[in-house]
Amino acid sequence: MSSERIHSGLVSPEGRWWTDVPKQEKFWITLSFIWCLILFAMMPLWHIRGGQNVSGIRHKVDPTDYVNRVERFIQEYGTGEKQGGPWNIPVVAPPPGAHVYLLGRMWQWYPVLRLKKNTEYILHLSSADLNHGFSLYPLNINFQVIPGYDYALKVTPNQAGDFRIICNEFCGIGHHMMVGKIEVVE
Ligand SMILES: [Cu+2]
Repeated sequence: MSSERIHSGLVSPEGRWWTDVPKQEKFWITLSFIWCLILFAMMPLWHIRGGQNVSGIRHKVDPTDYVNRVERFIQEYGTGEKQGGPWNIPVVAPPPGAHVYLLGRMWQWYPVLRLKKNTEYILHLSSADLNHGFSLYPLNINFQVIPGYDYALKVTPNQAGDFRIICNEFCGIGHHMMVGKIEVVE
């Protein structure tokens, strides 16, 4: 009868896929599973031992409030200097331990920060408009900068010199010009 050939949940279809898993397949499943566990364990390990996957302090913030906070930060600790380039950007030298506010927006990192070596700061990152990517060169430290979220990190610069912040999240026509600066002084 032709009705016997119709597959349903009640009648097992013919074939061999429900037969025992071959040895070879078992071996690869086991190997992949072990590898998954290793990668899973690496996440906390990178956090503890590798200095990566930094845990930050996060809260919601209205983008306008954040922009105002950055302006207040500049008024408080700005050194009045300006850097060249397509925009004039204030330079801010906050005191040790201060809350440092950095804003990402189309298409600049604002302001330029002047920090002291071996001094701890709390660095706040947020965006005024859309997603940007904070990428610190040449160290290659990366964070997502998201409008509406204030992401704060405890940072202690341990090298003096000029560091560039580039945007690694495409944010429009001026994305490639979005270069900021952190100066670390002795
Ligand atoms: Cu950007």
